Amino acid sequence: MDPQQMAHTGPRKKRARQMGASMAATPQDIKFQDLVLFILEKKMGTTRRGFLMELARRKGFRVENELSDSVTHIVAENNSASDVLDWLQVQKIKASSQLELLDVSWLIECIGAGKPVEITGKHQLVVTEDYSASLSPSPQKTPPPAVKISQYACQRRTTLNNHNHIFTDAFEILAENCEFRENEGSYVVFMRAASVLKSLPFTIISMKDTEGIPCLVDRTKCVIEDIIEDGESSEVKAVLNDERYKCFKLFTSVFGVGLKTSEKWFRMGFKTLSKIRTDKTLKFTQMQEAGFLYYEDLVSCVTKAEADAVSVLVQEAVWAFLPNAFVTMTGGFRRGKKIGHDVDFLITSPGSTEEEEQQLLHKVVNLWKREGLLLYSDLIESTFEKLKKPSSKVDALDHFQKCFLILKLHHQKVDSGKSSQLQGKTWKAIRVDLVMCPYECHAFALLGWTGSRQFERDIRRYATHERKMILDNHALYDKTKRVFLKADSEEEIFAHLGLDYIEPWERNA
Ligand code: DCT
Ligand code: MG
Repeated sequence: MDPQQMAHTGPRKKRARQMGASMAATPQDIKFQDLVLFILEKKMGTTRRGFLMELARRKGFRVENELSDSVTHIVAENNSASDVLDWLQVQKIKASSQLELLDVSWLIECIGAGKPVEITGKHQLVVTEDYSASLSPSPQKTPPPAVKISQYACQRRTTLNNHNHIFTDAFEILAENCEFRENEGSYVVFMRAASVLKSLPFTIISMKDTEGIPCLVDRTKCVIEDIIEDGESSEVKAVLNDERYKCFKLFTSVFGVGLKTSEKWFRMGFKTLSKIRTDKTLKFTQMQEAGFLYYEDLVSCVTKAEADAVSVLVQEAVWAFLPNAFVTMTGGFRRGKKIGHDVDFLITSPGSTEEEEQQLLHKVVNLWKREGLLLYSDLIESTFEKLKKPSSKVDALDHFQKCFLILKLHHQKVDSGKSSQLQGKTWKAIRVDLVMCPYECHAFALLGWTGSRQFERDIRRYATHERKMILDNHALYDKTKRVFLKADSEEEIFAHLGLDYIEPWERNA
């Protein structure tokens, strides 16, 4: 076990608070100019106040450190309006009739919604006649998890509306670091934590909010606690500063470079891509050569508009040879993402012969070569054997014929030809994956290639542990009945598994 891992598992040491710097100084983009918020520290405490201020600022709210006449909304916790008015009097601030006195529940809802929510009676602090009543705490309105949250992502609806970015970003960095260190167990722990938080309809504000949420072990709870208390996780900070992490992150950003190559370059002491690129002793694969050649284009993500333009190219090319084929955009774009690192397509053609099926991708690639659109291609023939029992390996790649490509996408002609022509380059290199599957498996292939990775991992785990079935990209096998369960649509696969149907845009686990 390396020192880093020991730090993970060792007893948690309390550190001095490091809040100030990240909280107050950073100028954040203010989205809601008409609102000027002030959060009352009294009865709330410095730490929680700082945390809420940071969260609200991240969502584009203007939150003042000090109370002034420009403040329009005062947010308080466990205070009655009379308490707040008394306090204002001591501060020598006269409360105007426009000044809103609000319970913290309003702010928490705003943070969750990412915008100001309508103020209703339940949010407004009321002046109580009986002062003693004001001493009883106002109800904490953080929505409690009403229904039991499943440990499986395939039993949760996870849209792109993530209320817990601050935590899930941290977990994804920690998971990536484990991936770089080939520590599969810890990788899964962090990815499961990120995944479950992405499905929550509210933002976690205090440790109490984590009660009843599955997939959070002590190690991940510590990270959450750190972020709540200090605004950041020391563990994440250490990873971001770690040489190995930084190098692996950089090296694996090159198409064709995986963990093995990164490890080699790291051991050789390389720190930058320019040094690697120009080194005379290194040998690169064709994939890596292409990765370096189109590096800038490939690291700048693919937009939905570009993905749609690629989709037209793919459909035109496929239909030129097999007019009956179905072409479906899969991966992140099918889940509603607005950007991606590549564009994935599943192609299937009912009624075609095996020969026609096998030839299609070759023909498509040759067409693009003739048209000058092909920058790189790697065609992998199918290794599909009929009647083979599905693989029980969770992340096993499928046996379909597939093609990993880099295509030249010409910029769309813009009115009067201004923007795109500016730098002389009229195209962008785009990573495209094409998968060809036999029509009988298309529902399974579609489910498998839509992702997310965590969703796929969990639906297979669910099939194995809860249903004694084996699911992969080709088929669903019932081990008890010893039969393959046929399906023509994703809905049928969910039904076989006894799961409620989860739409593609709800699979962003
Ligand atoms: N997939 C999987 N397991 C893997 C790799 C991929 O289940 N080890 C599935 C899930 C998504 C799909 O294949 C496409 O993979 P990517 O393109 O890598 O993922 P993506 O969700 O499309 O993400 P991105 O936006 O980065 O392309
Ligand atoms: Mg993709």
